[in-house]
Amino acid sequence: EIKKKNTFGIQTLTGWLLKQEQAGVIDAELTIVLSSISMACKQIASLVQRASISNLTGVQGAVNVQGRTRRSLTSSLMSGRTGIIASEEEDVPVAVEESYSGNYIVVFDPLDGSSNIDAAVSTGSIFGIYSPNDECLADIGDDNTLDNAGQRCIVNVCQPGSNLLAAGYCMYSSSVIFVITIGTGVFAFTLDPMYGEFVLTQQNIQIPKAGKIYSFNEGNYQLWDDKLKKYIDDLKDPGPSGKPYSARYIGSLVGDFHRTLLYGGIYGYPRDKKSKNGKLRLLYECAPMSFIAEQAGGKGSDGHQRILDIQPVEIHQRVPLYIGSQEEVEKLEKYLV
Ligand code: AHM
Ligand code: MG
Repeated sequence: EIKKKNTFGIQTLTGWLLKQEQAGVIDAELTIVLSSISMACKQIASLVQRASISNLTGVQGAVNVQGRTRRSLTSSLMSGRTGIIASEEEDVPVAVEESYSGNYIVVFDPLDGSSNIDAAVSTGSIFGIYSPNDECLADIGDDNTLDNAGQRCIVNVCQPGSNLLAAGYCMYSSSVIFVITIGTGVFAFTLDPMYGEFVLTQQNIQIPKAGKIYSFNEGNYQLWDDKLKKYIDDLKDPGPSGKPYSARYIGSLVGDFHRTLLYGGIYGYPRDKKSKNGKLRLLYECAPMSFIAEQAGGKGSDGHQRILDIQPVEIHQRVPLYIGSQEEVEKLEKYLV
């Protein structure tokens, strides 16, 4: 009998995507979009890795890494089959030319946490994929505008995160890790630098139900409201066990989220006196991450409601984000009532 599994038990991302397509979980077009994104992430990984060397030779500065990552992701998506691309780096969503256009809407943050780059600390790319929505498409007529390059732009990404078909991120760290969900659990692939392929390293990741790690920028403490201050104060109380929570904060959502996914705990970016809705963007950051968190058995909340239920009213909308282990997010929500 011929064994179906290959000898080394190695599953590449490409192989995994094809398997999902064969099983009917995703269609051929979505397979192409996802594989284009993973290709772009490989390019970004090499840009990020060489950032300070490029700086040295003066050919392109680290400041350019941001622009180049955006171009990598955008051009990969265009040669894939993506109808509309909305990115943290664009003022308005860009409609890909008719001849390239496919059926999907991709939202992405090409290089999140880019302030970490000069110190070679973790960064990441985040993406989410929607189907076009009839109601949103009805807006096209009114909201057609031209961007600086004269491209046709459409303000039509108006769907809540609960409509996401797929979401994921790529973390550029000591390893390059690609995490994805297509609504059937969360899978992680590690870039094998020897073969240049993403290899399946974790299947059906489940975030621990609780975890004693909190990840907030406490420098903003004085700007927070009293309920949140009380929550944070209580986490630091050693209590009968004698062990308070541990603080961990990279300042890179992808890195802080990835640790939370694996070790449990909570990541938060609250609203404060200066930023009414916090800092993070609903479309490119909070919704995709919340979809992944839920697929791993965790939660994503704005402190009062599920992030995935929030109906976006504008492309660059910000919302407070609390995300991670189910019990930790629920505990925080109780303080904010
Ligand atoms: P960016 O999109 O400008 O990179 O900002 C997003 C980043 C997140 O990765 C991170 O969680 C947060 O900003 C950190 O912000 P702060 O420096 O205010 O703590
Ligand atoms: Mg960002």
